Amino acid sequence: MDLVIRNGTVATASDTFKADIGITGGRVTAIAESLSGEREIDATGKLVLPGGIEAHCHIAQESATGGMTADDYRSGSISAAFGGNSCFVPFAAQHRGMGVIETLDLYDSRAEGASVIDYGYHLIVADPTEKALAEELPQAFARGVTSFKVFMTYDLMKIDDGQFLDILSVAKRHGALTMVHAENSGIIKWISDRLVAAGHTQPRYHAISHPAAAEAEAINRAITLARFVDAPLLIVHVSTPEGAGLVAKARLDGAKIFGETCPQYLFLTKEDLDRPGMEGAKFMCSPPVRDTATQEALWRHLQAGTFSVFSSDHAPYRFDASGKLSKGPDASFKQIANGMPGIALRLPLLFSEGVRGGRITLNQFVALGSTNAAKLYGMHPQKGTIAIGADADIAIWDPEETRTVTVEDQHDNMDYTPFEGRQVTGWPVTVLSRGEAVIEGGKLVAEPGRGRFVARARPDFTGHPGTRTPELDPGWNFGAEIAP
Ligand code: DUC
Ligand code: ZN
Ligand code: ZN
Repeated sequence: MDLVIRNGTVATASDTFKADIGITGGRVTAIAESLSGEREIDATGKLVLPGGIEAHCHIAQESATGGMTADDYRSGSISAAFGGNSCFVPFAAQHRGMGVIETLDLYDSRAEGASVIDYGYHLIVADPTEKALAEELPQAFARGVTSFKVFMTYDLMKIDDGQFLDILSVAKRHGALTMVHAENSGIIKWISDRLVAAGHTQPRYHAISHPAAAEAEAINRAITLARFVDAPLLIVHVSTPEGAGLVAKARLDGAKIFGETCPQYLFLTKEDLDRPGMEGAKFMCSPPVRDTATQEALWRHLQAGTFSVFSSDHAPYRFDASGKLSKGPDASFKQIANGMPGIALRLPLLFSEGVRGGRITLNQFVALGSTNAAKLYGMHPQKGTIAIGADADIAIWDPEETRTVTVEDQHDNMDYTPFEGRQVTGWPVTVLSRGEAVIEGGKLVAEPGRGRFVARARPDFTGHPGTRTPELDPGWNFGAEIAP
């Protein structure tokens, strides 16, 4: 064996056990009570976990209005690795007028030679032309991009309900997963316009302009559309108990509906948006952070299995004129980029508050941070678990190490962290990707460019039977033509 990780406590999404892990040719080739190899890592007192899979982050991505994220595939992947991730799946954003294949080629050129960990992309579809639907989405799927994200809000990104049904149907036909940013555009615009007209422009009004009702209405509509054509759908960044309840209900009904939430909704509140001056801009994301009762409700949904994935939604815009304050120091909340960094803190925060805090088990932590993403995004069992034949993507954690979060300790290109000053116990100390050390002894030891594109397969929807819409039954007169 090339490498053996000795004496650690191994945990997967289902089991926790003492074992040595043997690695040959970048894959796990032995799991046994005692192994020896050419090289050995002593993991005594440590946890040996599947490397995290960060499945929602914005890297080298420009917004529809042209603002570029502060992180590229080099800094974003390094930061992800320091946070215990061995794979990430940022977005490749199509903007109107761009072809899908042109979009993927662009992101290939951005990722090529830059990433220290393996990567894929979710395709953002903002311009579902006939060509995109008939030719390019199937080509994207064949190329290993097997998840498509759509927006129900933002004038330059949003799709209407008919376009949503088109995309859901194409995705379903090819076995892809659709993801959705679900907020009601009309409600947000209506209330935002009134707030700004009344001079209420500070960051705190961002939360007021994105009420829970806007999320609940859109999630309800998105689920209704997906269930109508019996297509799988993942609701990203769920921020309210109302939204989470809708996801839970649909899952209980057997629909192929999945949910994601993010650290900001568990650890921050709208009080943070009300910090002095423009400081609140650092905490602006969409949907917005809410309140402590919401945090408790979302924890319960994490415990109960409503959420399959827990992602950072790392959307790095610096607190300066290149990012949040590009429209000046007195910009209104409508002019401030939405998003905050957190790619390196997602797993430590969840471990510290979730596992050490007794809210979730270590196995749930592994499922939420890695295994479920691998399954939903078509990478399992190659990634997301520690099993014979799987890529040796492994994070070794010190469950006792306590650190205080500071921006100086981050490895992204940001000038702030919204989690500044927070005490966190449990940190990844070594991260392996395909058996190669990326982080060792708290240091980066891998070269940018070693990360490979992962051509993803069909997502695994086992255990989600789906729902039937009688009017779309192919046995009906018109069903055969219109059945998705
Ligand atoms: N949606 C995201 O997924 N991330 C950042 C901002 C947004 O609207
Ligand atoms: Zn979004
Ligand atoms: Zn996002």
